[in-house]
Amino acid sequence: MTWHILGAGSLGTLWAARLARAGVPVRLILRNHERLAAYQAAGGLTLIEGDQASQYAIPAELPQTKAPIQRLLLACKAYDAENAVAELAPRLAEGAELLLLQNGLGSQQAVAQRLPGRRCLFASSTEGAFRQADFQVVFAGNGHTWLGDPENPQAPLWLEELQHAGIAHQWSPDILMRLWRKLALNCAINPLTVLYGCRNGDLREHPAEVATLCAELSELLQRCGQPAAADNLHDEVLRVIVATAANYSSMHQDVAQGRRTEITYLLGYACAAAQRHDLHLPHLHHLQQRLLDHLRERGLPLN
Ligand code: NAD
Ligand code: KPL
Repeated sequence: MTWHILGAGSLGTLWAARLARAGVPVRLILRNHERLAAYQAAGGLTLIEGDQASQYAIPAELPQTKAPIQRLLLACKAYDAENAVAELAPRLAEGAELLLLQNGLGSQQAVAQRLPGRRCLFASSTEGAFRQADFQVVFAGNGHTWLGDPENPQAPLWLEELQHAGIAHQWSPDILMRLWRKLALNCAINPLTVLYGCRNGDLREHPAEVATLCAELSELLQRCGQPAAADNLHDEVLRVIVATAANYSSMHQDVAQGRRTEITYLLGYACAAAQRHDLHLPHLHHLQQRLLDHLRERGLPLN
């Protein structure tokens, strides 16, 4: 079975290269003729691991290609997911499986809703990769990917292919709990690093603010029916701040490089959920306002 991979960015390349080198059939779906021509000129995807760079001449195609898709890895940003899938919907076979790599929450549900009769698996990943140049990606941090299907606890048989490709993963019967937990961690850390213009570790200088946010986020998780995701949240946030002390958070990197953030699917999703539940979380709400002001001042999208 061929893996179609939409998005030849950081994670898409990381997955495509590892699957291809394990002998799994892979095809990339690129945005348009211009991207396809640039890809062909580059001669393939390059994955850089340590001081070793390897190129993989993975075949690529456009979204409008006619051949049906049975298995799709959606490796774009959360804000691009719904449109990307809408374009591919006519090609997605009945019973097709999609693996959604997006961070945060909201985009996965929007995609799944558009695709009755297809199986949407959600993923939460701590792997790290970044683009060094077009079609050249650096594998920056070993991590782990949890996969699950909120509608069906049965793991698919193709997880063996991931094993074979050396993609560290685990089937998670409660993937929503994992995604909520990661969302809460990201909400407690990322916006503050943007507002203070600091590395994760520098948040140790703002202990009261971090603690208050964790208390509100825990309340939100409880109210959203995710008590396990709230378990010792503050302790884990402090642990992550120490473990990643020297790093800039992903949102900090996006803002520093003038890129659109995934705010709608992180803090925006949390604040919208609080509102839906009539939950008054003043610090979280204030954080969202401050972050939106910050983005506005820099001319960055607010969604
Ligand atoms: P990226 O921006 O590097 O790559 C996304 C790619 O998708 C881009 O090349 C873009 O051109 C392409 N794309 C978007 N819409 C498309 C369309 N309609 N057709 C074809 N291509 C399209 O993003 P990324 O860093 O790989 O992140 C993907 C998701 O994974 C995000 O939600 C991110 O938060 C999450 N994530 C990333 C990392 C990481 O280390 N990069 C780690 C964990 C989670
Ligand atoms: O996931 C992260 C990110 O930067 O997006 C961490 C390192 C956990 C900080 O929230």
